Amino acid sequence: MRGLVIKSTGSSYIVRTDDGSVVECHIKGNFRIRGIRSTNPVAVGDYVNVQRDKVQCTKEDGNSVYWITDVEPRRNYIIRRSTNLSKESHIIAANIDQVALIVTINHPETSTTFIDRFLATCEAYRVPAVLIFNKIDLLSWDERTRLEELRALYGSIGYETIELSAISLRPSDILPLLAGKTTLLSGNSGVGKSTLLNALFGREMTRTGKISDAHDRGMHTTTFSEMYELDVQGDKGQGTRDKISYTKGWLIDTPGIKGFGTIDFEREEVSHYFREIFRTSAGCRFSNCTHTNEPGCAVVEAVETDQIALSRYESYLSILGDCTETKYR
Ligand SMILES: Nc1nc2c(ncn2[C@@H]2O[C@H](COP(=O)(O)OP(=O)(O)OP(=O)(O)O)[C@@H](O)[C@H]2O)c(=O)[nH]1
Ligand SMILES: [Mg+2]
Ligand SMILES: [Zn+2]
Repeated sequence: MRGLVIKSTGSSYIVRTDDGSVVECHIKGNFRIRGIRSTNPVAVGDYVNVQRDKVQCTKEDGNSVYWITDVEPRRNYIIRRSTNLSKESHIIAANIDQVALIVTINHPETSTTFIDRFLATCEAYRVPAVLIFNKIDLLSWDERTRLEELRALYGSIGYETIELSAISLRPSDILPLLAGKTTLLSGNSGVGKSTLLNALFGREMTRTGKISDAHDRGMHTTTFSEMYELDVQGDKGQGTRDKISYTKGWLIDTPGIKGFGTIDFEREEVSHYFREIFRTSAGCRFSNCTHTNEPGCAVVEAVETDQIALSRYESYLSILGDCTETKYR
């Protein structure tokens, strides 16, 4: 029987089968997928084949025992290393149409390194990414300026950005973005992924947590990835102009992540995942320029003349550093 993995708990998977039932499934210890080494061979968003155990038909709770026997080839996936130098990799989700990276200027502060590493991975795995700046209700004057700078920066590179406040969300601000798509919500802990999800559904689908007073960080409230089917009746908050309509799609809420270790990048290809660096590199003297200390490097020149943001260049160098560490150690 075919089904869609809608939740992974580490030890088991919740699968919605094509006939509409929802079953808990396990995988056998020796289950592997060719070509990908990851801590989780099956991820949320995967289409799988499940089989009921013929011998051990029912568990103590009366439910059947199901095994995942096969995973269908993935259209795409997003993968990260748990820490920058760790060898373990983790597939965050599979078969997605876009990533909405939720970022906050403050409470907690999302670093540009984190944003850029995430975006580079999206480029490498060819998944469109949108930046959602959340918690705009909390911004001081200076922070508002920072928000505008960052939106201008990422907008100029070619990324769509939106700003909102999940605690007073107008669904119309974001529903057009989500319609008909499977969207992965990701970002640091505490940026408001689950709050946004709940606001969109108009009820508490999943738990949210406080920001710690001591560290101004999230407390890792969401512990497992889960996929939710969106079926929202159109926006009524905008006066009478708006017609009632339905927005369908899927949203994947994920546990907040700290660092974002990129994976499997060759040194030469890192610049391909920074759109503006890649565009500019056409002007470098050497075709295999790494944009570090080669003469005639158009990228370094663009950084010096503020055509390329220093923060982006530093993120580029940090990923290049990872490649060196893992490949040439
Ligand atoms: N002021 C304000 N608070 C917000 C907003 N969005 C979320 N929060 C608060 O931020 C805290 C963390 O929100 P969560 O939705 O749990 O964050 P998360 O990204 O799901 O965090 P993890 O599950 O730990 O990854 C909660 O106290 C929310 O109420 C917002 O737009 N404005
Ligand atoms: Mg959460
Ligand atoms: Zn160069």
